[in-house]
Amino acid sequence: MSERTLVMLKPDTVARGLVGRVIQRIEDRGFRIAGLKILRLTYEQTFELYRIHEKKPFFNDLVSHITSGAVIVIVVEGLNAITAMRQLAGSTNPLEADLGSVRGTFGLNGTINAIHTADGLENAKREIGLFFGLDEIVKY
Ligand code: 3AN
Repeated sequence: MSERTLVMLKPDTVARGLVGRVIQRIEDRGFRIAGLKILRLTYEQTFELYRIHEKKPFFNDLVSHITSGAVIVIVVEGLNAITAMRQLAGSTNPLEADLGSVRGTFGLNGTINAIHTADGLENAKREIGLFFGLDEIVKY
């Protein structure tokens, strides 16, 4: 089933000049880019994105990394995009991620791990809505 998901290239990916290489992997996997923006997230936007993790011990480090520089938010579209993008991203901890995954290749640690991808249908819809209006998503 064709799905849309929200992918974010984290500040480490932008700062290290890896944007093109990570997007290449997304396109190589057969997905289309239906929306794309470069943004500097505020604390409030970051909190909204990650609000389910508010009580977690890593929350402060997470917010501080995500607000440290520019990010790229992307609406990724294609067959089983939500599950397939999770697989392409790899495990949260790059040491546990498959070597062929984005995090296994580019991740530095559990916080500085290159990419975010929505973890299910509801969150994909919610997260796309945080960054994109309906008129900002291309229909193929
Ligand atoms: P994922 O992005 O792999 O779905 P989540 O949703 O559990 O991971 O966590 C959201 C983000 O919080 C992760 N991308 C990562 O940056 C950070 N995070 C999660 N677990 C840890 C951890 N144990 N240590 C440090 N940061 C973490």
